[in-house]
Amino acid sequence: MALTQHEELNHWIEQMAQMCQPDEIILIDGSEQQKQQLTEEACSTGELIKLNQEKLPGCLYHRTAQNDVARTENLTFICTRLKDDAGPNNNWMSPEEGYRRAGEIFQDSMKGRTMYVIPFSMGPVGSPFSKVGVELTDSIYVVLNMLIMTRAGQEVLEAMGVGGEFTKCLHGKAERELDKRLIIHFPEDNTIWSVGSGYGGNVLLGKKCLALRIASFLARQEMWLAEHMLILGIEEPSGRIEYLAAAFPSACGKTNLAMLIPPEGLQVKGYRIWTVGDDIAWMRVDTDGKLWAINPEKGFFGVVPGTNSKTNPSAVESIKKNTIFTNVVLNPDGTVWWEGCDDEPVAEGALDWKGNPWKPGMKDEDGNPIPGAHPNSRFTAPLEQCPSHSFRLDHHHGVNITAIIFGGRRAQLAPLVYQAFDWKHGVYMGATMASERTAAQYGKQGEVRRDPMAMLPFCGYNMADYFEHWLRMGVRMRWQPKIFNVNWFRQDENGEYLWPGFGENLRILEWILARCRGEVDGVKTAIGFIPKIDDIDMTGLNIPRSDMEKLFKIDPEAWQQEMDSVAEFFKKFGDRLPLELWAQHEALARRFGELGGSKS
Ligand code: GTP
Ligand code: SPV
Ligand code: MN
Repeated sequence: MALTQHEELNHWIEQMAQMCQPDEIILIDGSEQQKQQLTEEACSTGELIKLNQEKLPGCLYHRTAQNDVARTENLTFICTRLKDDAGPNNNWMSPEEGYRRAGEIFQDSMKGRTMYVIPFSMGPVGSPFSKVGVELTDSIYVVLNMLIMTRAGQEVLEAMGVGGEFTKCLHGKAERELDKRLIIHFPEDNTIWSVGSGYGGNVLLGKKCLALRIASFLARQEMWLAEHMLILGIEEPSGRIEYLAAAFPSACGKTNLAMLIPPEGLQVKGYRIWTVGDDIAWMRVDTDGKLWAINPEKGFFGVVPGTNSKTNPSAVESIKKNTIFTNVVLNPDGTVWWEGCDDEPVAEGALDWKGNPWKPGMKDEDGNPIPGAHPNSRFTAPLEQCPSHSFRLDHHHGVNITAIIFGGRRAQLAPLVYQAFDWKHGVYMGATMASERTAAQYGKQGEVRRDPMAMLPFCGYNMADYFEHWLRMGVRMRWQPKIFNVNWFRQDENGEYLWPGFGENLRILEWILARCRGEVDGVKTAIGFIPKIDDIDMTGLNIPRSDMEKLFKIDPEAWQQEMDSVAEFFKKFGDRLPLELWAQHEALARRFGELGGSKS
């Protein structure tokens, strides 16, 4: 009997099963009963471990393979007919080669296994803002994660009807060897194939693969934006809520900012924070000429280490139940531990993320501490468990965006906050972003790399066209959000962070909103408007004036080097790069000539 009423879907499932040869095919219906059944099965094989159900109800534990702990950008490809359409920002293969190479690894890879069929919706089911996907996978871990991260099951199938469009997502664990791992996108076929991995961003195909790489490709054709951005609302006691969207590269603070708790010194102001999303924003110009955003996900796939009740109390609250912990320390009583959590590590009997006996203070041969949790260990938790979750999560056209914020991890150079002069300058600001590499990607940690709009690993087409698309989107809006850049990570001469970050970042968001309303003047510099230091509310926060000055210092020589690096980056795109960006580049150089840097 046919699995669904959707003929094209049935046909595709059949074809994929022909290739992968699973013993069985099971449709995921989204029911609690089926979820329990799958959980039991995964626990019986050791794929998952049930955590202490009294202390952590509904929580599960998982370890990935040791070679499979972060996204593998070097094994991620965009397969377009023309190489130039993927651009210098992507690894490219022809679609034929992509299907052939991955096909060889998929061949017979599900023998003795079950193929699960997960119909899922990114965005509220049935909303015109949303996109549907179907993921085929042989991993129960993936199924259980997708049930938290997306709206999945029978209701999506019903919304698809007999012929609705969907992204074809195929995932197989195969052997999880690096030379047999490929994460491949076929934007022209609305198809994703991922094989040989079991790690989050590589295998939860609704997330980076669909909601960013494929969606960014579709968004350009359909005139909207698919971005690596958090969305949060700030409500004042008057009831006015303003929403901000912010793009920071992986592991640079999106989840933390999205769940911000006002610092004590600002609490008299009575703000309330609403978390709409922590990783991805889909944004459209609506009939009112404003930009509106939805979060297409419904869960968090967040960085664990450093999460505690001081840095992020809302995250701590969100992960107390119904959460999947991946690659953290497993305590003998079935609870979990990680570096930078609230509790002391247990002295005996714990296992580290690799499954080895682990004790605090253990060192490797070189005398370096052995971390118990992997630096990119993750929690998967339902968004609705976050105390600040927005009441507009299921609203079909989301929330109106007042400001767009770009940011990265820069020990030097970038000031705490600065504002673009206008939309075009803001696009230049986003296009020239750079950040130090973190544990969320393979590669040399700490190295500065250019990461435009935090989308370098996620833009599913030539980034020159993406910049053009951003410029065109600005023209379409009657009310353009104001654009800002922030850097929470600037360091002093001793390598200490100058800014305390986390909840204190609200002080900067306040300035941003005041600028959007035209309530406060900025200081014009070559790179944009910066605040007068006295315009930042520092009540209850003791930072020496000299440090505040360092945070806003603009060093013309360092910026000259930065501009050289930007020019080098732009040149990679040849004459496909919009001329407007070169014009902005020259204008910046001119302004440095006129205004110089800032003293202090
Ligand atoms: P992805 O899920 O990979 O996209 O990451 P993310 O952008 O959501 O980053 P997340 O909020 O998980 O933060 C990553 C790391 O940055 C954590 O170790 C945080 O403790 C740290 N961090 C977050 N916000 C701040 C901040 O304002 N200041 C400082 N110094 N560190 C921060
Ligand atoms: C990121 O790396 O930006 C993440 C984690 O959000 S993953 O889903 O693995 O891409
Ligand atoms: Mn992310």
